[in-house]
Amino acid sequence: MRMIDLRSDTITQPTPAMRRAMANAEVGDDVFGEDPTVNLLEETVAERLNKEAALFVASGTMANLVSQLVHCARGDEVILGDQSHIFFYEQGGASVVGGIHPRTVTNQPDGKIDLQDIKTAIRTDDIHFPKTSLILLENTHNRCNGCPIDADYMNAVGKLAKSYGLKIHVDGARLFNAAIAQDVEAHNLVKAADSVSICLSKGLAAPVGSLVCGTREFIKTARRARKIVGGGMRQAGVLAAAGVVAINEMVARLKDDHGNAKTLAKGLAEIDGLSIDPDDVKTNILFFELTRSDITTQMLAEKLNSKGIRLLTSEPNKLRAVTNYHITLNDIDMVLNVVADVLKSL
Ligand code: TLP
Repeated sequence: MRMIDLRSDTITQPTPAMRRAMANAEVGDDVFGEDPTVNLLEETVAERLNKEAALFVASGTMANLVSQLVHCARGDEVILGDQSHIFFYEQGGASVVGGIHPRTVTNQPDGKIDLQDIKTAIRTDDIHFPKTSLILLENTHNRCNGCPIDADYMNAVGKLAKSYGLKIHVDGARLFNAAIAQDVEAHNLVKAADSVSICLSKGLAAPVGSLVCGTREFIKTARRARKIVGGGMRQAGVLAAAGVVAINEMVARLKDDHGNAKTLAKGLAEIDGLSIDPDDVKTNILFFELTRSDITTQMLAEKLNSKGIRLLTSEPNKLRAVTNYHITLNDIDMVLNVVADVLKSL
């Protein structure tokens, strides 16, 4: 039975073009800066995001950690959304490794943080307080329905940060989804960012890797931070080769994932026992609620799994579906039929 896997866009397999590029990649020792394919990927992504330089790292988590380690000293405080991936899903790595203190503020349903809330959270110079150094934003915002965040808001936070002498890091694991959803170039969304991370191994379907971008000076220190967390890779060009294909060939097609997610949301909204507002779905991530109290989301997910459909459960009473490169419109039809049948049978 072929599984229709909507658990995440991280489950994607490399494309045939990626596998060919990986097999033929020219490689060298990247810790010596001698891997031509890694260098090409770093230059390509830096240029695409209009930043001076970029660094290839193993994962989105490593990209966010390395960035925080560069921007913050031990005991510094970062302001971040209470629904952010960095706060929720990265094991508090910045605290564990960097002694960095998190100050969470409310994420609005659209993934933004109210500017006034950011302002209020910025510490004054007082011997009792940690020192605020960094604001973290996420675009698209995973836990806020994959919401894309607009350039005006990003620039407004940038202006605020500058006026207080703070830095901004953008967790742009799905920055290209945000750009495609708003029909803008990705670099327009990160003008105000001192650093930005993007992931190759989510919607873009590469097997491994993320990049951190920023000034040449920032990247020089980030390279040291990557080494201390064990992220110095050697002939990493075999991985970077897939990344080059991801950046050059896989961005424009993200609109198909967004269209499929919208179709899925509209269909789910029609099914008894489920609740979702299709207008909330703007990229490839959607959350829908189980409104029946006689069954649990776990029961529904398990039953769907036995019928070949994989979803993730999410608190409270929600399920998450993420469309991706392997999901077709036919799959969406199939999912809608199976979900309706399963809910009738439970
Ligand atoms: N997100 C994964 C899970 O960790 C939840 C997913 O399936 O969505 N930033 C954002 C916004 C992310 O969504 C993720 C991964 C990361 C960072 C971390 O990336 P990796 O998994 O490469 O460390």
